[in-house]
Amino acid sequence: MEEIRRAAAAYYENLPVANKRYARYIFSSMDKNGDGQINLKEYVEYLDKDNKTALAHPSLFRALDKNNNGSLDFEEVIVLYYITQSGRALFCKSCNTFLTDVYFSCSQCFFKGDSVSTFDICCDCYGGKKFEHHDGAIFCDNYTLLSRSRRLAVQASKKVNNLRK
Ligand SMILES: [Ca+2]
Ligand SMILES: [Ca+2]
Ligand SMILES: [Zn+2]
Ligand SMILES: [Zn+2]
Repeated sequence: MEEIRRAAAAYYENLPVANKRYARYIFSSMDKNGDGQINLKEYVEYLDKDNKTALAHPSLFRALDKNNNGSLDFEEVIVLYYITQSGRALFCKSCNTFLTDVYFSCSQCFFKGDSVSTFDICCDCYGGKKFEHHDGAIFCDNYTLLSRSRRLAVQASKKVNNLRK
């Protein structure tokens, strides 16, 4: 989670003023009782009405609550904002916890262009073999998949350039 937090802070620093204002606006609309903190009830209510039900999972709330005081301050909510804006809202297909920095993904499902979603699982479920998936699935961690897809993209663009010559 620490890496996502740092990414979120960097992301926020580079946001245009209007988007920063929007992040503040989201925070205050979540904070129903106006005490400057988002408790679990306010959190779930806000995300449920927004139909972002997977995000309303308490495991994400606990992961966001960096100092473990049972509520989220603005800095902690920025991470939620980043997760929703960047599409980084990934949950373990097996136990439904929020996937933090490192997780495993089925490479076949990942590279299949027409597949609806990727099959991602947390380290615990992968290590403990607590998941069901198709036969012969090859799992890679997310960093490995990222560098592989870059390699594929580079190869593809080389091919296109060769055709043009
Ligand atoms: Ca509050
Ligand atoms: Ca907190
Ligand atoms: Zn899991
Ligand atoms: Zn798969």
